[in-house]
Amino acid sequence: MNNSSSNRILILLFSLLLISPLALSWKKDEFRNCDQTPFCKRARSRKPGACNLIATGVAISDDGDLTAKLIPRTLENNEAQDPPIEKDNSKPLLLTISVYQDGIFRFKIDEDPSLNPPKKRFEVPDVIIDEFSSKKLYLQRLSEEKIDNDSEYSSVVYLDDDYEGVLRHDPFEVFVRDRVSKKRVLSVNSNGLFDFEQLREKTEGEDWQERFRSHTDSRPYGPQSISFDVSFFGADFVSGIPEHATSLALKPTRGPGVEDGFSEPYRLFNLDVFEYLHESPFGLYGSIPFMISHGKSRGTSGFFWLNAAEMQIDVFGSGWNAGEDKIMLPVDEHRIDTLWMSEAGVVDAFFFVGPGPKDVVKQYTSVTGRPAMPQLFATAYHQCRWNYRDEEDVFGVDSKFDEHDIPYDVLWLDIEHTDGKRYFTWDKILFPNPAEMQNKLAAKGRHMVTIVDPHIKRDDAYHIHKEASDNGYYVKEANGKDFDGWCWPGSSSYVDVVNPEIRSWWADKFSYDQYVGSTPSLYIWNDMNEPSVFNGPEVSMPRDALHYGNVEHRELHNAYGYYFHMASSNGLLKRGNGNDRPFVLSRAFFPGSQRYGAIWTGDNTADWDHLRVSIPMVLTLGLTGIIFSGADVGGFFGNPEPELLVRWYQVGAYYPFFRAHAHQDTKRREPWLFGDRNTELIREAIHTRYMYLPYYYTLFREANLTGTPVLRPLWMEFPSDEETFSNDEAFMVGNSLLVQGIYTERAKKVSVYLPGEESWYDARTGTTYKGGKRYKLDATEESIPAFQRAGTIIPRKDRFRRSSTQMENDPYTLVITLNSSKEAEGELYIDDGKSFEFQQGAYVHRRFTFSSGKLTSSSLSHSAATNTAVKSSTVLPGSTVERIILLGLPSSAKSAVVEPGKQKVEIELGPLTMRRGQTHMYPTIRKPNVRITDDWTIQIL
Ligand code: NBV
Repeated sequence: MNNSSSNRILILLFSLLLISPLALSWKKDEFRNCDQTPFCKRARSRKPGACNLIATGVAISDDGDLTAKLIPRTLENNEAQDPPIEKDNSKPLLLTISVYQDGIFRFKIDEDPSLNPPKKRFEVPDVIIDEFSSKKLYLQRLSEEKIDNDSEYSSVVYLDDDYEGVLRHDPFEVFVRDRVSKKRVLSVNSNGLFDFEQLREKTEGEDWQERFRSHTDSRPYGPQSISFDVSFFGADFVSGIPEHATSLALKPTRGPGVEDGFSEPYRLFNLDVFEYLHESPFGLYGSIPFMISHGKSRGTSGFFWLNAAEMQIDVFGSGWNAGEDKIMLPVDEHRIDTLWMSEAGVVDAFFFVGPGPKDVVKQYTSVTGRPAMPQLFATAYHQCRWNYRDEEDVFGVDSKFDEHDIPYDVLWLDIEHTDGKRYFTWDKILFPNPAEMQNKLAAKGRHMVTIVDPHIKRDDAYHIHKEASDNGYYVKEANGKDFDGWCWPGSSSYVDVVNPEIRSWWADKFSYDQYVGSTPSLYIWNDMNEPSVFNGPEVSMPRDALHYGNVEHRELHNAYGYYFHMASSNGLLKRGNGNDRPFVLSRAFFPGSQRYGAIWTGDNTADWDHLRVSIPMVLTLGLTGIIFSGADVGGFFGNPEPELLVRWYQVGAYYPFFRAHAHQDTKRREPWLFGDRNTELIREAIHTRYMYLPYYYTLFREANLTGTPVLRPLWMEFPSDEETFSNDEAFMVGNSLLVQGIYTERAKKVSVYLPGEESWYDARTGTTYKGGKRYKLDATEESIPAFQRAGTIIPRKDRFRRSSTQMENDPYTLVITLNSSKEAEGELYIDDGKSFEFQQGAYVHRRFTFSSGKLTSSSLSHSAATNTAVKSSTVLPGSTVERIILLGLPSSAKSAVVEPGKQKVEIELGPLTMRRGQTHMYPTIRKPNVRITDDWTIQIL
């Protein structure tokens, strides 16, 4: 049998395995649990107070940092060792504390390089943005103080006017506290669980290898894990640390109140998990070691540990430490304790003091970067399937959208479009004219996306493989040979994108002359970049594989997909000469991924539970910087009943990233395949998204400037309303729209909680509801409940076209919902939707306010010049306002005057949306004849 036919048989076997009914469930045994992961087991078995380190030699360095050495207490005092010093962990560790503007406190702990450790431990580069270092405050002095009746002094540093940082010397503890009340906000090692396994020489007879199933990890550097406890004070719940399919408020994994299935720590280890469960602490495709806590009494705070090795995180239920005698803080203090454990790396950690939810995401994204501003088309609807078979299929689907009057912006091609899973190539029979195909779609303002995965087919006739192997661009096995694993193309190697030179080479592959058949309307999808290796340990790469700089895969596993995403995004940037915003969807992610594109939640299942969990998953991603995300609409595995599919469209239309996708073995499920009524319902859901595109785009810009997510938990807008804390079935789109999903079959009623003191207006009917109450509403087939908050103004575009591109010059509708003081405000951001010229000021940012019966449109741009830049360009030649709908305006109002021009306009009664069958009518100003880019006022008479 020749090589290629044996490959084919193996691929067939793999595929059969993947699709057989037996395989249709999560294979728990393929993955390690904490007990099978020695570093996790060791860390979890430590007792509170086990850490015997103290801080000595505290000083301010020339760099303006606080530095200290951490040494075992017994070394200093020469006492009996209790608990005993672990093997060779007697060498001092170096602690560095730095303070940055805007309430950011950073501490690093590493081995002392002057003591010649066997190897330099890995610190993740390329995540912290350059601008962050310019925010550093240079510490000049430090005060000393006795803490909690200590006999020794501790060191206190300035953080900002409201908070200060404290290094407690003995016992060693680092915390941030309120300057006035002296209450702790965030702390590390308050429970004495800190442990740092220092690198050392192997002793005679010691076996460092670890075995899991048929795999052996050689572990040439031995134990090197780090673990410590972090406490969040005044917290009612903690959230964050994606990616897990679970609730937004994280459930405890230790102590009292641990639910069934939650006794494992939350795992952060990027994995390709087949048929993942909808409710589990198990780690999925991406990892962000950033946790947010929130509580009514203290507000919000955040903790981030920049470390790319496998991490496991326990959330302790309150009372977990009852009966422990060595704890340093009172058991009943209102706080949440957590335990963080990592296999390797260093401590490079950040405290964010908030105090509001938006402050914390701002602080976190000032370290890891603000989310990229997407192109407008990318915020619209995407149609995907594994696979659109050939060009005819593509054209057929494309024209059916037009026939059924359903807009869409992007058609996607999965792995089967390639020549034998060789990325950057086309199957010549199925896709003989790829450029022509893209151009045809582009003529309707539509785009295409093709998949590019990191596994490269080991085939000498494939130019990418040839270049990569000739240049030594692959990740290596521990023995120095190219790593060779199984993936879609059969025997494959993986580009070592950790190396900047290799990333640059990879980026060049996206140029039009190298990616033959690609055109400017083609964008990219990165899958399998955890990386997924079918025959590797836990379906991934061996931990002892080697990357650039002799870094072991274990040290950077969680960042591999991030680097691949970065390289692909940079490729599109290069291709467009730096002036076409890239669009790259990635499955794996890490802190900073928000700078490179969108993320989706991977291979979910077509069932109601997966629809439900998609909301906490997307909300969690948003809280941790990844504001552009969504789940496969319809569910990837399985065939959704039409009702589920419709409900999924209704929820998915609000995901920041809105894409339908399905496994190749599922039945076709394009929107027109389930009868007229269902087509109509899906059309309506997609139309809703297109109608709100101006609002979404404005929110993407807000995220780009501040890190505030597009989709927000209710508590982000109503932080002191406890009723919102455990609500992750409803969500806010920006600050103005509240949406409640329907997650059950044949629902007759739906329960909705509307927070705050102001009222809410049903976004379809205009019916008002008082805030601060829960309602049981009739569940309608047409839509899921959505409400516009009183006091807001939402910009819309109500005319339906084939794609967002074709709506560019369409007029706007402003929907104004007046609050109890008869006031409202809102914003609209516009740019060319495509280039980076907005960074040079080519944008329009308007602010609308309604007060004392007058609507005012003014510029939010920083300088008049910015406005002129856009006005004088051809970007927005004819955009006007075509309708202003005023909900909450007394019916006595009959006319208004527009300035400048003193033009009198009538106030008529009109429908709230363009949907058929609207019976409720509301005060509407039709054709006020004002341009969206101008300053104007409209006074109600
Ligand atoms: O490329 C095929 C699929 C893709 O459709 C899906 O979205 C990815 O998450 N891919 C995974 C590989 C195979 C999954 C069984």
